[in-house]
Amino acid sequence: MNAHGLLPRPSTVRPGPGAFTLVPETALDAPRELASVAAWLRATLGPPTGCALLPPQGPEQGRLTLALDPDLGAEAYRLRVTSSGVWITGGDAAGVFNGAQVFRQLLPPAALRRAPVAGAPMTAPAVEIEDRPAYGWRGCMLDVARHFMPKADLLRFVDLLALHRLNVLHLHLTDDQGWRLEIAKYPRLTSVGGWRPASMLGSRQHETVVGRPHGGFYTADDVREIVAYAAERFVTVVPEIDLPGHTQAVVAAYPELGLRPTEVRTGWGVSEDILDLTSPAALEFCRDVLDEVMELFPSSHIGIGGDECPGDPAARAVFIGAVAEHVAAAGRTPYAWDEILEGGATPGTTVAAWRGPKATTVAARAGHRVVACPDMSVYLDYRQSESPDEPIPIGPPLTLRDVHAFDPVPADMDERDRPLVIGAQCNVWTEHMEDARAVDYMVFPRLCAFAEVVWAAERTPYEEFAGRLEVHTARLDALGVEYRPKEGPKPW
Ligand code: TNX
Repeated sequence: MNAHGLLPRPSTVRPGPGAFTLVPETALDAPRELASVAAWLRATLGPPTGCALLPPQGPEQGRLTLALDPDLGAEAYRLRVTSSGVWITGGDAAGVFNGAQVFRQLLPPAALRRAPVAGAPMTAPAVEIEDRPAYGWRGCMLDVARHFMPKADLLRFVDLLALHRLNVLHLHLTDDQGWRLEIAKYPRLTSVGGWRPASMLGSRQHETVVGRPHGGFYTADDVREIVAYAAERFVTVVPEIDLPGHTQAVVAAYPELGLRPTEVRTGWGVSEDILDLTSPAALEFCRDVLDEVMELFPSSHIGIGGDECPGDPAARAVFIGAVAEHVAAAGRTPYAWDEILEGGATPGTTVAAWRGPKATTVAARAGHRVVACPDMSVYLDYRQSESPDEPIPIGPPLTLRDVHAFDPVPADMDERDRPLVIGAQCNVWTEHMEDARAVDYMVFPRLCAFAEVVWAAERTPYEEFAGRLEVHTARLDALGVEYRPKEGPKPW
């Protein structure tokens, strides 16, 4: 049995006799503390099923029952479907939400649409599921700097993460090619730094010339909305302001903070036009920006970048150290790429280890908590096969099978360091993804394999996963996700 094509795979799935069918009278019973999960479920399942899922009116009415049982633990849940009802019990509200996501997957794919389609009765097979996540940080980094992702698309992306029981959206908000967050104290960051002209000549990684001017940014209210929307889906938005490298757009807006005047970058690669690492004004700027960022984003972790910074390594270490301390002084946890280790990172900094599994080992050895994201395993900007028909053939191929084979904990890691690996994230750098369609193609279905890796403690053979994915792709179809077909690149 393929566990009903559930993805990621729950810890235990025991089939029972019979099935439960949602009908217009089906009720939804939830205690007060779960009102927001109930509202989400009603709003999500109501339209495609034609069931209002109102609170029960009488004892004999068929119903879904949401409940809490703290003994289950954080994010864990038990889901029981019988012919007489559905019970979703979570260790906490996030656990109930996870169970509700799995219940959605037990229904026919049409249950994931936004309006009813003819035919499909809304029946879920009887089953008893007990489930908990392997890791607490199950993330995806999305680069909205190289190509801006409009708010509506970002909200849809949050829904797709939540469907796969991922719980962190790391937003890479700034880079050489664009600044995407409104900062009240520095309006030119978005009025100037948020836009770039129509030249991509000089592109390092491939020869295509992208001829379109590009730009966009999120206002403070957009961010409040995105953060709240994600929180309702138990997804934490972790912002990243990439410092002190990757700051050419800042210098374009405020030349006095840089080494020389410049423009918003129109090529990819690593820029030499960055903040002046010796300038007190540049450091003051970073502190001011992060103060506004921390006001907008309630996440425990605040991304400060730290990657690929040219110039004097000692000056860089001092600068990023001061930035990390500012974040820590505000009671938050600095979150930085593994280059931060080169100067001896501020204790308490969580490290995003991207330069191979070795970076994960080194970061943990130095006593840091680590989010594993080695490029050769989880960089979803790398092409999906050797085929010349892949949209932009950059990077080495990173197949679905490669992602499925990923283990956040490197094989040679010391037993005592393992608890420092708090999870993993896949990274979606968007130099070559101009819009949500292009992101869909690169992210799916590899994100499904990634979700399996960070959720399921017990790994099953690739073929077993692939069988479930086959069922799952019908759900992606219902949602309108333009994943890469397993047969190969789309016939563009
Ligand atoms: C390296 S990974 C970068 C990004 C690029 C990416 C392309 C990291 C921290 N920095 O600036 O977009 O490679 O794969």
